[in-house]
Amino acid sequence: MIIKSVKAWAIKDSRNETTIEVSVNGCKASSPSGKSTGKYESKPYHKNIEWNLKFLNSWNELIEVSAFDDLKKIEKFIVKKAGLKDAKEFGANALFAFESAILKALAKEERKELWQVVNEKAKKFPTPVGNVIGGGLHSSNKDRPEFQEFLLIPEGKTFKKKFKIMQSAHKEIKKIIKSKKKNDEGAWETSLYNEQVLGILEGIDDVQIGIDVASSSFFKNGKYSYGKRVLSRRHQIDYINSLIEKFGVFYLEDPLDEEDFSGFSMVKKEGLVVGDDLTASHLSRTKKALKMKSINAMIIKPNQNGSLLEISELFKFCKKNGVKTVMSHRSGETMDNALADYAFAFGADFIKTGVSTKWRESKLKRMCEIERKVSNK
Ligand code: 2PG
Ligand code: MG
Repeated sequence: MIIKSVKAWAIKDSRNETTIEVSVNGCKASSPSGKSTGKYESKPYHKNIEWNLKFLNSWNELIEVSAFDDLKKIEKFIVKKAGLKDAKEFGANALFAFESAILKALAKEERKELWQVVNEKAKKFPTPVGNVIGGGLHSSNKDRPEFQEFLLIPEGKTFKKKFKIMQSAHKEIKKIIKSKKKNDEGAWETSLYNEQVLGILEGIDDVQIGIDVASSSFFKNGKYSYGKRVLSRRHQIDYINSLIEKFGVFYLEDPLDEEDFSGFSMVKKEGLVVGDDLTASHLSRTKKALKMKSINAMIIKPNQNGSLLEISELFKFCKKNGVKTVMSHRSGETMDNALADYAFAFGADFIKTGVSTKWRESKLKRMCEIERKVSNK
Protein backbone atom coordinates (compact mmCIF):
# COMPACT_ATOMS: atom_id res chain seq x y z
CA MET A 1 0.00 0.00 0.00
CA ILE A 2 1.30 3.44 -0.90
CA ILE A 3 0.53 6.32 1.46
CA LYS A 4 -1.25 8.62 -0.95
CA SER A 5 -3.15 11.00 1.25
CA VAL A 6 -2.64 12.17 4.83
CA LYS A 7 -4.98 14.54 6.62
CA ALA A 8 -5.00 15.55 10.28
CA TRP A 9 -7.31 17.68 12.41
CA ALA A 10 -8.32 18.30 16.01
CA ILE A 11 -11.31 16.56 17.65
CA LYS A 12 -12.80 16.56 21.15
CA ASP A 13 -12.33 13.57 23.43
CA SER A 14 -14.83 12.19 25.98
CA ARG A 15 -13.78 14.96 28.39
CA ASN A 16 -14.36 17.57 25.71
CA GLU A 17 -10.65 18.22 25.48
CA THR A 18 -8.74 18.55 22.23
CA THR A 19 -6.91 15.61 20.72
CA ILE A 20 -5.73 14.56 17.28
CA GLU A 21 -7.35 12.52 14.51
CA VAL A 22 -5.43 11.47 11.41
CA SER A 23 -6.63 9.90 8.19
CA VAL A 24 -4.45 7.91 5.83
CA ASN A 25 -5.93 7.02 2.42
CA GLY A 26 -9.32 7.75 3.97
CA CYS A 27 -8.90 5.54 7.10
CA LYS A 28 -9.18 7.41 10.38
CA ALA A 29 -7.48 6.89 13.74
CA SER A 30 -7.34 9.08 16.81
CA SER A 31 -5.44 9.27 20.07
CA PRO A 32 -6.87 9.42 23.60
CA SER A 33 -5.38 11.64 26.29
CA GLY A 34 -4.67 11.20 30.00
CA LYS A 35 -5.26 13.27 33.12
CA SER A 36 -3.07 11.48 35.65
CA THR A 37 -0.18 11.68 33.21
CA GLY A 38 3.13 10.36 34.46
CA LYS A 39 6.30 12.41 34.45
CA TYR A 40 8.02 9.92 32.17
CA GLU A 41 5.42 9.71 29.40
CA SER A 42 6.40 11.03 25.97
CA LYS A 43 4.95 14.49 25.33
CA PRO A 44 1.67 14.38 23.34
CA TYR A 45 2.84 16.76 20.60
CA HIS A 46 6.17 18.05 19.32
CA LYS A 47 5.68 21.75 20.02
CA ASN A 48 1.91 21.85 20.15
CA ILE A 49 -0.95 20.18 18.26
CA GLU A 50 -0.87 22.89 15.56
CA TRP A 51 2.73 22.03 14.71
CA ASN A 52 1.85 18.33 14.26
CA LEU A 53 -1.28 19.10 12.22
CA LYS A 54 0.76 21.31 9.89
CA PHE A 55 3.45 18.64 9.52
CA LEU A 56 0.95 15.88 8.72
CA ASN A 57 -1.21 18.02 6.43
CA SER A 58 1.82 18.83 4.31
CA TRP A 59 2.86 15.15 4.00
CA ASN A 60 3.60 14.34 0.36
CA GLU A 61 6.00 11.41 0.60
CA LEU A 62 4.83 8.32 -1.30
CA ILE A 63 6.10 5.65 1.13
CA GLU A 64 5.14 2.03 0.57
CA VAL A 65 3.90 0.06 3.58
CA SER A 66 3.21 -3.64 3.24
CA ALA A 67 3.80 -4.94 6.78
CA PHE A 68 3.77 -3.77 10.41
CA ASP A 69 7.57 -3.43 10.42
CA ASP A 70 7.41 -0.89 7.61
CA LEU A 71 6.45 1.62 10.29
CA LYS A 72 10.26 1.84 10.63
CA LYS A 73 10.36 3.64 7.27
CA ILE A 74 7.76 6.11 8.50
CA GLU A 75 9.59 6.83 11.75
CA LYS A 76 12.91 7.22 9.91
CA PHE A 77 11.38 9.69 7.49
CA ILE A 78 9.74 11.74 10.28
CA VAL A 79 13.00 11.92 12.24
CA LYS A 80 14.89 13.11 9.17
CA LYS A 81 12.34 15.58 7.89
CA ALA A 82 11.61 17.17 11.28
CA GLY A 83 15.24 16.97 12.46
CA LEU A 84 14.39 15.00 15.63
CA LYS A 85 16.60 12.78 17.77
CA ASP A 86 14.04 9.97 17.73
CA ALA A 87 10.48 9.36 16.51
CA LYS A 88 8.96 9.78 19.97
CA GLU A 89 10.07 13.40 19.92
CA PHE A 90 7.40 13.91 17.25
CA GLY A 91 4.83 13.65 20.07
CA ALA A 92 3.12 10.49 21.25
CA ASN A 93 -0.51 11.39 20.45
CA ALA A 94 0.39 12.47 16.93
CA LEU A 95 2.72 9.54 16.20
CA PHE A 96 0.33 6.92 17.58
CA ALA A 97 -2.69 8.30 15.66
CA PHE A 98 -0.65 8.48 12.44
CA GLU A 99 0.80 4.95 12.74
CA SER A 100 -2.60 3.56 13.69
CA ALA A 101 -4.24 5.20 10.65
CA ILE A 102 -1.51 3.73 8.41
CA LEU A 103 -2.18 0.23 9.78
CA LYS A 104 -5.94 0.67 9.31
CA ALA A 105 -5.36 1.74 5.69
CA LEU A 106 -3.13 -1.30 5.15
CA ALA A 107 -5.77 -3.59 6.67
CA LYS A 108 -8.42 -2.13 4.39
CA GLU A 109 -6.30 -2.53 1.29
CA GLU A 110 -5.46 -6.14 2.17
CA ARG A 111 -9.06 -6.87 3.23
CA LYS A 112 -7.90 -7.91 6.67
CA GLU A 113 -8.85 -7.06 10.22
CA LEU A 114 -6.58 -4.48 11.89
CA TRP A 115 -5.20 -7.08 14.32
CA GLN A 116 -4.22 -9.32 11.41
CA VAL A 117 -1.82 -6.77 9.90
CA VAL A 118 -0.08 -6.57 13.27
CA ASN A 119 -0.05 -10.29 14.06
CA GLU A 120 -1.82 -12.78 11.86
CA LYS A 121 -1.25 -15.56 14.41
CA ALA A 122 -2.92 -13.85 17.38
CA LYS A 123 -5.22 -16.14 19.34
CA LYS A 124 -5.21 -15.21 23.02
CA PHE A 125 -8.01 -13.03 24.41
CA PRO A 126 -7.20 -10.66 27.24
CA THR A 127 -9.26 -10.44 30.43
CA PRO A 128 -11.03 -7.10 30.91
CA VAL A 129 -10.16 -4.93 33.90
CA GLY A 130 -13.11 -2.62 34.58
CA ASN A 131 -13.29 0.60 36.54
CA VAL A 132 -16.47 0.63 38.68
CA ILE A 133 -15.83 3.32 41.32
CA GLY A 134 -13.68 6.40 40.85
CA GLY A 135 -11.75 8.68 43.17
CA GLY A 136 -8.53 10.71 43.10
CA LEU A 137 -7.91 12.97 40.12
CA HIS A 138 -10.68 11.31 38.11
CA SER A 139 -13.42 12.37 40.54
CA SER A 140 -15.10 15.76 40.78
CA ASN A 141 -16.51 15.06 44.29
CA LYS A 142 -15.12 17.15 47.11
CA ASP A 143 -15.23 14.14 49.44
CA ARG A 144 -13.91 11.15 47.55
CA PRO A 145 -11.68 8.14 48.00
CA GLU A 146 -8.01 8.99 47.37
CA PHE A 147 -7.52 5.90 45.20
CA GLN A 148 -8.20 6.77 41.57
CA GLU A 149 -9.87 3.57 40.37
CA PHE A 150 -11.56 0.59 41.98
CA LEU A 151 -11.37 -2.17 39.42
CA LEU A 152 -13.01 -5.54 38.86
CA ILE A 153 -11.32 -8.45 37.14
CA PRO A 154 -14.08 -10.92 36.15
CA GLU A 155 -13.74 -14.69 36.00
CA GLY A 156 -15.38 -16.45 33.06
CA LYS A 157 -14.69 -18.61 30.04
CA THR A 158 -15.10 -16.08 27.22
CA PHE A 159 -14.49 -12.36 26.81
CA LYS A 160 -18.19 -11.83 26.23
CA LYS A 161 -19.06 -13.58 29.48
CA LYS A 162 -16.50 -11.53 31.40
CA PHE A 163 -17.88 -8.31 29.88
CA LYS A 164 -21.40 -9.30 31.03
CA ILE A 165 -20.17 -9.99 34.57
CA MET A 166 -18.56 -6.53 34.69
CA GLN A 167 -21.70 -4.83 33.38
CA SER A 168 -23.99 -6.43 35.93
CA ALA A 169 -21.51 -5.74 38.75
CA HIS A 170 -21.40 -2.08 37.62
CA LYS A 171 -25.22 -1.90 37.90
CA GLU A 172 -25.29 -3.70 41.23
CA ILE A 173 -22.67 -1.34 42.68
CA LYS A 174 -24.67 1.74 41.66
CA LYS A 175 -27.59 0.43 43.72
CA ILE A 176 -25.44 -0.43 46.73
CA ILE A 177 -23.64 2.91 46.93
CA LYS A 178 -26.67 4.90 45.66
CA SER A 179 -24.51 6.87 43.26
CA LYS A 180 -26.11 9.20 40.76
CA LYS A 181 -23.05 10.35 38.88
CA LYS A 182 -20.45 8.76 36.65
CA ASN A 183 -16.91 10.14 36.37
CA ASP A 184 -14.67 10.66 33.31
CA GLU A 185 -14.36 6.92 32.77
CA GLY A 186 -17.97 5.89 33.48
CA ALA A 187 -17.12 4.73 37.02
CA TRP A 188 -19.43 5.72 39.88
CA GLU A 189 -18.64 8.77 41.98
CA THR A 190 -18.84 8.36 45.74
CA SER A 191 -17.90 10.05 48.97
CA LEU A 192 -17.15 6.73 50.66
CA TYR A 193 -13.58 6.21 51.78
CA ASN A 194 -11.14 3.63 50.43
CA GLU A 195 -11.84 0.80 52.91
CA GLN A 196 -15.62 1.23 52.68
CA VAL A 197 -15.44 0.82 48.91
CA LEU A 198 -13.23 -2.27 49.22
CA GLY A 199 -15.66 -3.74 51.75
CA ILE A 200 -18.46 -3.40 49.18
CA LEU A 201 -16.44 -4.88 46.32
CA GLU A 202 -15.58 -7.89 48.49
CA GLY A 203 -19.23 -8.89 48.32
CA ILE A 204 -19.45 -8.96 44.49
CA ASP A 205 -19.52 -12.45 42.92
CA ASP A 206 -17.22 -13.85 40.20
CA VAL A 207 -14.67 -11.04 40.31
CA GLN A 208 -11.31 -10.22 41.78
CA ILE A 209 -10.59 -6.76 43.14
CA GLY A 210 -8.08 -4.28 41.77
CA ILE A 211 -7.02 -0.73 42.64
CA ASP A 212 -5.27 1.92 40.61
CA VAL A 213 -3.81 3.81 43.55
CA ALA A 214 -2.26 6.40 41.15
CA SER A 215 -0.26 7.41 44.19
CA SER A 216 1.96 9.99 42.47
CA SER A 217 -1.12 12.21 42.37
CA PHE A 218 -1.26 12.50 46.18
CA PHE A 219 2.46 12.15 46.96
CA LYS A 220 3.73 15.51 48.18
CA ASN A 221 6.98 16.43 49.91
CA GLY A 222 7.93 12.79 50.39
CA LYS A 223 4.60 11.80 51.98
CA TYR A 224 1.31 10.25 50.90
CA SER A 225 -1.53 12.52 51.83
CA TYR A 226 -4.94 11.00 52.69
CA GLY A 227 -6.70 14.18 53.77
CA LYS A 228 -5.63 14.78 57.35
CA ARG A 229 -3.87 11.41 57.52
CA VAL A 230 -0.36 11.69 56.10
CA LEU A 231 1.70 8.53 55.57
CA SER A 232 5.45 8.14 55.29
CA ARG A 233 6.80 5.88 52.54
CA ARG A 234 7.20 3.00 55.04
CA HIS A 235 3.64 3.44 56.28
CA GLN A 236 2.29 3.61 52.72
CA ILE A 237 3.94 0.25 51.97
CA ASP A 238 2.49 -1.26 55.17
CA TYR A 239 -0.95 0.21 54.39
CA ILE A 240 -0.97 -1.23 50.85
CA ASN A 241 0.20 -4.64 52.09
CA SER A 242 -2.53 -4.58 54.74
CA LEU A 243 -5.18 -4.06 52.01
CA ILE A 244 -3.90 -7.16 50.21
CA GLU A 245 -4.29 -9.14 53.44
CA LYS A 246 -7.60 -7.68 54.55
CA PHE A 247 -9.54 -7.49 51.28
CA GLY A 248 -7.62 -9.95 49.11
CA VAL A 249 -6.82 -7.19 46.60
CA PHE A 250 -5.45 -9.02 43.56
CA TYR A 251 -4.29 -6.11 41.37
CA LEU A 252 -2.42 -3.01 42.56
CA GLU A 253 -1.43 -0.32 40.09
CA ASP A 254 1.02 2.44 41.03
CA PRO A 255 0.88 1.80 44.80
CA LEU A 256 3.92 4.06 45.26
CA ASP A 257 5.26 7.21 43.65
CA GLU A 258 6.56 6.99 40.08
CA GLU A 259 10.19 7.45 41.22
CA ASP A 260 10.13 4.72 43.87
CA PHE A 261 11.32 1.52 42.15
CA SER A 262 12.54 0.02 45.42
CA GLY A 263 9.30 0.85 47.27
CA PHE A 264 7.39 -1.10 44.61
CA SER A 265 9.64 -4.08 45.29
CA MET A 266 8.41 -4.14 48.91
CA VAL A 267 4.76 -4.55 47.95
CA LYS A 268 3.67 -8.17 48.33
CA LYS A 269 3.49 -9.99 45.00
CA GLU A 270 0.62 -12.31 45.94
CA GLY A 271 -1.30 -11.04 42.93
CA LEU A 272 -0.23 -8.38 40.45
CA VAL A 273 1.83 -5.31 41.25
CA VAL A 274 1.37 -3.15 38.18
CA GLY A 275 3.51 -0.27 36.91
CA ASP A 276 1.82 2.58 35.08
CA ASP A 277 3.35 5.99 35.80
CA LEU A 278 6.40 4.05 37.06
CA THR A 279 7.14 2.43 33.71
CA ALA A 280 5.28 4.89 31.41
CA SER A 281 5.26 2.34 28.54
CA HIS A 282 8.98 2.83 27.93
CA LEU A 283 11.40 -0.04 27.53
CA SER A 284 14.22 1.59 29.52
CA ARG A 285 12.03 2.11 32.61
CA THR A 286 10.54 -1.38 32.26
CA LYS A 287 14.04 -2.88 32.27
CA LYS A 288 14.90 -0.95 35.42
CA ALA A 289 11.63 -2.04 37.10
CA LEU A 290 12.42 -5.65 36.33
CA LYS A 291 15.99 -5.43 37.57
CA MET A 292 14.77 -3.88 40.81
CA LYS A 293 11.97 -6.50 41.15
CA SER A 294 9.47 -3.64 41.37
CA ILE A 295 6.63 -5.17 39.35
CA ASN A 296 5.23 -8.39 37.94
CA ALA A 297 2.78 -6.66 35.61
CA MET A 298 2.56 -3.40 33.69
CA ILE A 299 0.18 -1.04 31.96
CA ILE A 300 0.88 -0.42 28.29
CA LYS A 301 -0.71 2.71 26.81
CA PRO A 302 0.21 3.36 23.18
CA ASN A 303 0.13 7.12 23.65
CA GLN A 304 2.44 7.09 26.68
CA ASN A 305 5.10 6.12 24.16
CA GLY A 306 3.88 6.97 20.65
CA SER A 307 5.75 4.36 18.63
CA LEU A 308 3.79 1.18 17.94
CA LEU A 309 7.13 -0.45 17.09
CA GLU A 310 8.36 0.16 20.64
CA ILE A 311 4.98 -0.96 22.03
CA SER A 312 5.51 -4.22 20.15
CA GLU A 313 9.03 -4.54 21.62
CA LEU A 314 7.62 -3.92 25.09
CA PHE A 315 5.14 -6.77 24.73
CA LYS A 316 7.93 -9.09 23.57
CA PHE A 317 10.14 -8.04 26.47
CA CYS A 318 7.35 -8.56 29.02
CA LYS A 319 6.44 -11.97 27.62
CA LYS A 320 10.07 -13.10 27.70
CA ASN A 321 10.48 -11.97 31.29
CA GLY A 322 7.17 -13.15 32.73
CA VAL A 323 5.69 -9.67 33.22
CA LYS A 324 1.90 -9.64 32.72
CA THR A 325 0.66 -6.99 30.30
CA VAL A 326 -2.35 -4.70 30.67
CA MET A 327 -3.22 -2.79 27.49
CA SER A 328 -4.96 0.37 28.63
CA HIS A 329 -7.22 3.21 27.55
CA ARG A 330 -6.82 6.78 28.85
CA SER A 331 -9.28 8.73 30.96
CA GLY A 332 -10.00 11.01 27.98
CA GLU A 333 -11.07 8.64 25.21
CA THR A 334 -12.28 8.81 21.61
CA MET A 335 -14.65 6.42 19.82
CA ASP A 336 -11.70 4.72 18.10
CA ASN A 337 -11.85 1.02 19.01
CA ALA A 338 -8.40 0.02 17.70
CA LEU A 339 -7.18 -0.62 21.26
CA ALA A 340 -9.03 -3.95 21.20
CA ASP A 341 -7.24 -5.02 18.00
CA TYR A 342 -3.85 -4.06 19.44
CA ALA A 343 -4.51 -5.86 22.74
CA PHE A 344 -5.45 -9.02 20.83
CA ALA A 345 -2.63 -8.72 18.27
CA PHE A 346 0.08 -8.17 20.88
CA GLY A 347 -1.27 -10.95 23.12
CA ALA A 348 -2.03 -8.73 26.15
CA ASP A 349 -3.02 -10.61 29.31
CA PHE A 350 -5.53 -7.89 30.26
CA ILE A 351 -7.30 -4.92 28.70
CA LYS A 352 -8.21 -2.01 30.96
CA THR A 353 -10.86 0.05 29.27
CA GLY A 354 -13.62 0.86 31.76
CA VAL A 355 -17.07 -0.73 31.79
CA SER A 356 -19.63 1.89 30.92
CA THR A 357 -20.22 4.84 28.50
CA LYS A 358 -19.96 4.65 24.72
CA TRP A 359 -16.23 5.41 24.57
CA ARG A 360 -15.36 2.45 26.82
CA GLU A 361 -17.99 0.12 25.36
CA SER A 362 -16.71 0.66 21.82
CA LYS A 363 -13.48 -1.18 22.71
CA LEU A 364 -15.23 -3.93 24.69
CA LYS A 365 -17.75 -4.53 21.90
CA ARG A 366 -14.96 -4.66 19.33
CA MET A 367 -13.22 -7.33 21.41
CA CYS A 368 -16.46 -9.35 21.53
CA GLU A 369 -16.70 -8.98 17.75
CA ILE A 370 -13.13 -10.25 17.27
CA GLU A 371 -13.95 -13.18 19.57
CA ARG A 372 -17.09 -13.98 17.59
CA LYS A 373 -15.30 -13.82 14.23
CA VAL A 374 -12.27 -15.83 15.38
CA SER A 375 -14.35 -18.60 16.93
CA ASN A 376 -16.58 -18.89 13.84
CA LYS A 377 -13.65 -19.59 11.57
C1 2PG B 1 -4.59 5.47 34.51
C2 2PG B 1 -5.33 6.15 33.39
C3 2PG B 1 -6.46 5.39 32.77
P1 2PG B 1 -5.08 8.65 32.78
O1 2PG B 1 -4.04 6.14 35.40
O2 2PG B 1 -4.42 4.27 34.51
O3 2PG B 1 -7.42 4.94 33.63
O4 2PG B 1 -5.66 7.45 33.69
O5 2PG B 1 -5.46 8.35 31.38
O6 2PG B 1 -5.73 9.89 33.34
O7 2PG B 1 -3.60 8.66 32.93
MG1 MG C 1 -2.91 4.18 36.19
